[in-house]
Amino acid sequence: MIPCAKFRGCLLAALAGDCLGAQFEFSPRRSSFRTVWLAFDANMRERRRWPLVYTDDTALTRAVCESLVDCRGRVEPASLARSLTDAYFKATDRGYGAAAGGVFEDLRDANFADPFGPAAALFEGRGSYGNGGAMRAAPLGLIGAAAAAAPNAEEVQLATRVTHSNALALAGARLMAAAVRLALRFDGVDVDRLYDSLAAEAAAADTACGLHEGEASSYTSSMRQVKEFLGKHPASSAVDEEARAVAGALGTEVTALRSVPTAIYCALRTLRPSHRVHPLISEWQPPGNQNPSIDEAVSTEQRQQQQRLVDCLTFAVSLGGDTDTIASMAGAIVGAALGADALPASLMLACEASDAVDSLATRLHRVAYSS
Ligand code: F2R
Ligand code: MG
Ligand code: MG
Ligand code: MG
Repeated sequence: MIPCAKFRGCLLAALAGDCLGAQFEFSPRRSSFRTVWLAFDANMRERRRWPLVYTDDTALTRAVCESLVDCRGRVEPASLARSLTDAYFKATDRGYGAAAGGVFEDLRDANFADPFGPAAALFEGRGSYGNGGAMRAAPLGLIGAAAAAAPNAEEVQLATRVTHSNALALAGARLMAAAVRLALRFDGVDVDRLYDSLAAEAAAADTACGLHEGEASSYTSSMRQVKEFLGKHPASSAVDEEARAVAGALGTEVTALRSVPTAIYCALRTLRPSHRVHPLISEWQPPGNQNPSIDEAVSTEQRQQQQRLVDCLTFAVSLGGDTDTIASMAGAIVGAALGADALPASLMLACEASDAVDSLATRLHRVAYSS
C-alpha cells in the first residue's frame, strides 16, 4: 500500500507550488533564483495564517478530488463537470484561463447533460491545448497508483475532455498523471529508471492522442530534451543560466506541451540523489525555529527533504512564465515521491486552505484503498 503521507505530500506540495508561484505568474521579467527565494522566505516568515491565496490550479484539483471521493475513485464525467463548475462559480476570480469560464457557463446552462460538448466546441472545434487539464491531473495519478479498478490512462483522458479536448492537452494530462503515479513508487535512488518510465509514458500518450514522434509537437521529443538537461549537472552558481536555458528549450507557456515536460524536468532534477540544493536554501533556518507557535523541530533527514522540495519550487518559479502551474505540477511529483514530511510547517501556515487540502488527501487515500 502507498502510504497516506505520499498522497498528502503530493497534494500539499501542489498547493504550495500554486500559492508561491502565483505571485510571479507571467511577470514581465523572469526573476532570479535569489529573488524568488527571498520572496518565499518572506512569505514563510509572515507567521500568520494564509497570506498566500491559491488559484485555479488548486481550486480545480480540489474539485477533481471531491468528485473522485464521491464516485468511489472512478471518473464520472457528469459528476466531475458539476464539481469543476461548482468550484469555478464559488470564486471566478482565481486566475482562470480565458476559455475556461465559458465552458463552465455552458455546462451549467445545459445542466451537465453533455459533459464534453462545451469543451469540444472551443477554438472552432479544435479544443483547448492549454495546461488546465494537466494542472489538475495529480489526483488521477494518486488514485491510479492504488486499486486495480482505479482510473487508467483512458479515464484520465475522459477527465480532461470535460474542459480540454485537444490532443496536446489530453496527452499532457496523461503524462502528468503518470508522473505522479510513478513518483509514488520512486525508490529515492534510480532517477534514470523513473525517467525511462516517463519517456515510455510520453510515447504511449503521443501515440494514443495521435501526436507523432519526430514532430516538434510531441511529448516524446520534449522528454528527450529533459534527458539532455538531466545529463548536464550545472553548478549552483549557474542556476540562473540553467533556468534560462530550460525555459527557452522546454517552455514556460500556458500550453500543456510547453509546461508539463518543464515541470517533469524540475522534479527529476531535484530527485537525483546527486542534486545539491542551492546554498541559499541549505543554509536556511525555517522561521518556526524562532517561533514557538510553529513546531518545526524536525530530524536532519526531514530538514533535507524540506530543503529539496523548497529548492524545486524555487527553481520552477525562477523559470518565469506560467510559474504557479509549473511549480504546482513539479511540486505534485516531488511531493508524491518524498511525502508530507517534506512540507515545512511555516509553508503550510502560509498557504490558503492547507488543512482542507490535507484532509482531502486523506479522504482520497481512504477511497483508493477501500475497494
Ligand atoms: N490564465 C492564467 N493566467 C493568465 C494570466 C494571469 C496573470 N496573473 C495576469 O492576469 O497577469 N492562469 C491559469 O490558466 C492556465 C490554465 O489555462 P486553461 O485552463 O488551459 O485555459 P484555456 O483558456 O483553455 O487555455 C489557455 C490559453 O491557451 C490558448 N489556447 C488554448 N488552446 C488553443 C487553441 N486550440 N488555439 C489557440 N489558442 C489556444 C488560449 O490563449 C487560451 O486562453 C494556468 O496557467 C492557470 O494558472
Ligand atoms: Mg498512512
Ligand atoms: Mg493558476
Ligand atoms: Mg498558471
